[in-house]
Amino acid sequence: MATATTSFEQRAAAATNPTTKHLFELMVRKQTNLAVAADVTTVAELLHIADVLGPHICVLKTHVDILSDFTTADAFAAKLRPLADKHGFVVFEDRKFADIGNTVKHQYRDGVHRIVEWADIVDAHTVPGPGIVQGLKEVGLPRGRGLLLLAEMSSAGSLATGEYTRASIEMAKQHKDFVIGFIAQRAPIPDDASFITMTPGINLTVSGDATGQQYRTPAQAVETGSDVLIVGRGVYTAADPVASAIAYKQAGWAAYLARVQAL
Ligand code: 5BU
Repeated sequence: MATATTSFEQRAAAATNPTTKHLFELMVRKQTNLAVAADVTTVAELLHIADVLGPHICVLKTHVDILSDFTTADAFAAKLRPLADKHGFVVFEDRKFADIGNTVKHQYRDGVHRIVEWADIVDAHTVPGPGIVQGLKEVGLPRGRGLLLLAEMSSAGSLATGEYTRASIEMAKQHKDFVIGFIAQRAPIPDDASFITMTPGINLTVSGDATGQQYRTPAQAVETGSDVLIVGRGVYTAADPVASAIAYKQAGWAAYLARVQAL
């Protein structure tokens, strides 16, 4: 099954990881491939975004370590998980783990954030080698969680290219039970539709920011094999975030339909 030619319905039916299956199913039901990056710094703002944009998104992407008033994982989960259930989205903590397996196990399970308790999906750099996947898998697989590997980044001058990207792909193939896909600018394994490609660096109106971010449009990203489009400031700093989320959702879904139907 190729990513470009296979519908999300077909990919849901074929999925073996429960998070992958759940995600593809809700994308089809809600007709959205939009992930919102809720890069706000208070829990109240994050929960507000989750509630008002929830109907339009398939993924809520968090950076829990920028929340100034985070108290406990239990309190956070008790507020966030009901919103994920009510609206039907998965929670992706963009933690970008990057250490040896033993350390990332603790960073995923312990500490103040106890990420595995409330995040369906996390991501990891591949720079430490496969031990990082092994460590995260010990914690996340028994809970039915999923991991994305960073095959590419959206920022200018990123070192995740060429051989690094190829090695990241091999690492994913070795752990298909837990690695559900990639953060990348294009589908890293275009002939394997079981992997999800999520793409940050998406904006309809601007081409970059002052610190190296580079943007493409939803259509450009979907054409190169992206499944889930991650939009931050394009939505949450808009004058009307709901209207903006709807615009990104519609642009992304139209591009997806064009991709599937064109082939
Ligand atoms: P923006 O406001 O749409 O630029 O936010 C993009 C989000 O995606 C932000 O949370 C980043 O941390 C995240 N991101 C990214 O921009 N580029 C990458 O390569 C990766 C994550 Br990986």
